[in-house]
Amino acid sequence: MPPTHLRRALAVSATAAALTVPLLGAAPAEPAARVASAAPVVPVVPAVPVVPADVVDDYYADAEGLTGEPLKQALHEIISTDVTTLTYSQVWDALKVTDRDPADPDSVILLYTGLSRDADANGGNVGQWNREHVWPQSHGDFGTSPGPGTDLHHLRPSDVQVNSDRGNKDFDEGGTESPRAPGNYTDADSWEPRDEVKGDIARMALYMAVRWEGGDGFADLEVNDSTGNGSVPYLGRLSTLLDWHAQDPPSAAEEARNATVFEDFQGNRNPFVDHPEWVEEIW
Ligand SMILES: [Ca+2]
Ligand SMILES: [Ca+2]
Repeated sequence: MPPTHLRRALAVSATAAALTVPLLGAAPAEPAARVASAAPVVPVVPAVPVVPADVVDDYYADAEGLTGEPLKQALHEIISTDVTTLTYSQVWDALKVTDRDPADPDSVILLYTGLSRDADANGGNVGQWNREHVWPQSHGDFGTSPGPGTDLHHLRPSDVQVNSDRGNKDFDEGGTESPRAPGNYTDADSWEPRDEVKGDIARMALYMAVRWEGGDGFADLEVNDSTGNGSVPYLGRLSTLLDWHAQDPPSAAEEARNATVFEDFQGNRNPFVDHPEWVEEIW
């Protein structure tokens, strides 16, 4: 039996092979047999914009060694300095880049369904995609003027109807499965996204709580442990978000998106994608 890490690598290769080989009606071989017989496969990794590690280290230099509230304050300063703020109409074009389908450059990946949709099918009608505010506009009443409402770090393409189904609900586990977005669950006061984006959503919410601290014409956004927050500038449920952050660590695709927002659009980064360990230093 190979060492654990090698078995994992082989399993990944087998999965990649399974995804690229069309199934022609025959039942797929047992995974073990596939591992034994398959030629080595290089996993397909999305192209990641190159941001050298020393550039990222320099970016966070002022946060080095800090914990708790001082860390949060230092990160706020860092991610609020030299930021380019987009207009709401510019967000359309930005999302076509930041959320481009790696398998089809003319499409975007929708946040809750994970499906690919024509990038030009943006709008407000059934069958189109629109700009989902992961931190709902009503939680702080920031609208869509340049600021929190146009911050790409929490804006994602979503199917128009699924966006409406999520509404301004807080995040938490439970409910019934969404018929339009299988893998997502909802009840009267919360929305549970599919597993693949649970951590992404947690890190988006935590970023927003640090980026927006009041004193700039917008509310001080904060995470709390409630659902049903409505129009107060809070988003929950924090304990669930922390679980999701731990369950679903940053992926290569999430890191690539962070780099694209930094390099091509806003000039700032999500610290919790770069340093997942900082979440428990603050919360
Ligand atoms: Ca993820
Ligand atoms: Ca805040």
